[in-house]
This record gives sequence, C-alpha cells and structure tokens, in this order.
Amino acid sequence: MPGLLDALAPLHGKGGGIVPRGTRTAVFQQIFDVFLVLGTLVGVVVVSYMLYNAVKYRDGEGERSDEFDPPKLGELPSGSGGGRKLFLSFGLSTVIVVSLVAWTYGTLLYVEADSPGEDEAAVEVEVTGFRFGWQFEYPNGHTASKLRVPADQSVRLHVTSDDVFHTFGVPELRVKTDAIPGRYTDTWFRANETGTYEARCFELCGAGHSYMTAEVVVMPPDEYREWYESTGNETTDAGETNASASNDGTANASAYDTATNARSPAARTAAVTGGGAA
Ligand SMILES: [Cu+2]
Repeated sequence: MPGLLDALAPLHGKGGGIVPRGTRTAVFQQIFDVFLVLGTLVGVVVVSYMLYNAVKYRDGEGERSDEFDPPKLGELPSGSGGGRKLFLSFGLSTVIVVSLVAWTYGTLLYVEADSPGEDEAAVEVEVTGFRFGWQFEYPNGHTASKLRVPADQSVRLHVTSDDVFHTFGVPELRVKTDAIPGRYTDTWFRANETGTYEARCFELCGAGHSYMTAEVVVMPPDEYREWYESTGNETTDAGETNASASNDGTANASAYDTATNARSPAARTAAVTGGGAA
C-alpha cells in the first residue's frame, strides 16, 4: 500500500518522527515498549482510582445520613458536572485508541515497505513442519534440520506442514507464520547479526510440541556462500546431523534429526515414533 504509506510519510520524516525507524527487530521492540509503558500507566491510573473510591465510599460505622442518594436501576448517576466527566473519559479514550491504532498500523507499513520485492535477490527456503520437527529445503534440493542463512540479506520463507497445523517462529528475529498442511504461507526476515537463534513451534500440535525446535544459524555472507556451494551435490546433511545430535545429547533429538533428513514424510514419522518410544 504505497499510497497510504506516502500519506503517512510526514509521520516518519527524516531525522526522527513518530513512527520508529530501524530494523524490524528494533521497530517491533519499540512498539512493545510503547504498549508496555501505556498499559502500565493505564493500569496504575485505573487501579489507583478504584482503590481511592473504595476507601472514599467505604461503609462507615455511623448511621447513614438522610442525604444518601443510592443509584437507581436504569439511570446513569449524574455525577458532578452533568455527564461532562463521562463525555470526557469516552472522548479521551477514543482519541488515544484511534491514535494508537493509526500509529501501530503506520509502523507496520513502514516495516513491510522494507520487504524484499519480487525481483530482489533473496535466499529462498522452503520450511516444512511435521510432528515434531522442521525441515528446511533450499532451491538446489539440499535439505537440513538446521536453517542456515546469511546475515544482512533478505530471506524468504515458504512455510507449510506435512501433517497438522504448526506455527514457525524465531522470536529473536521477530518472525512468525502459520504452517498449514496443503498450503504455503510466505514470510521474510533479515538478520543483522551473525549467531545462533532458536526456531520453534507456536501452535500446540501434540506431545512433542515443546521439543519442536530447530537451530537457525546466521552466518557471514561469504561463509554462507561457501557452505551453500558445498551442498550442491548431496541431498542430506549427515555430518551436521551427527554434530547436533551429540550436542543435544538426547535420544529424541537424534531421532528427530535423522527423521528430518529422510526425504519422505512416512520415513520421518516412523523415525520420530521410534525415538518417542525409546
Ligand atoms: Cu507444535
């Protein structure tokens, strides 16, 4: 929606503005911070006002005075100022909520404006979720249980599932999208720092759901290119599988990894079932 984005341009003009700038991770962190501060503020005001009134209108020891005017059913208490307070609080809330919605939406548009275009070179990976693990397939046919991507480069993920609904997400990179059997959902990210992150499933999918993790390795671009070229002729990643299995040190992990490298879903399921029984 470039038109709407242009309309909001003054909001994030050069040299700062209302809409936060920076990488997607930084922008999402700022949205979180703003909502955390506002939420805390609203919570403190509401709870304090409630406690103040609870104390002020507490049941006294003495007799009830004749002036006591209890509210009647179906009638709004007039309060002081004849409804002005009510109007003010509703009006103010509306203004705040509408501005927040507009601000958040503008921020999201800013983030999405940065998404890799159709013609832009991006690393393409097909992500397949299965009970209970992830498989990553590269354009050259290489499959692995570990997602390797270059730093500072757009990565486009095409996410699907072999069996039930899963959700693929890497919290630290602020990526999350559904993995639905029979269809593909696309998402993208750009990691700015090399390192190892954890991808996991965010849709309760069965007994092994909490073990449904995968390593995401963000490599320096030239190292990544070297690695990717070395994967051209083979379809499995045996050395890597052994390494990650011994790192995890659990029987299940190695079963999942072995399963991930098997090409057919049936073989994967068999291996996973075997690992679960051990
Ligand atoms: Cu799951």
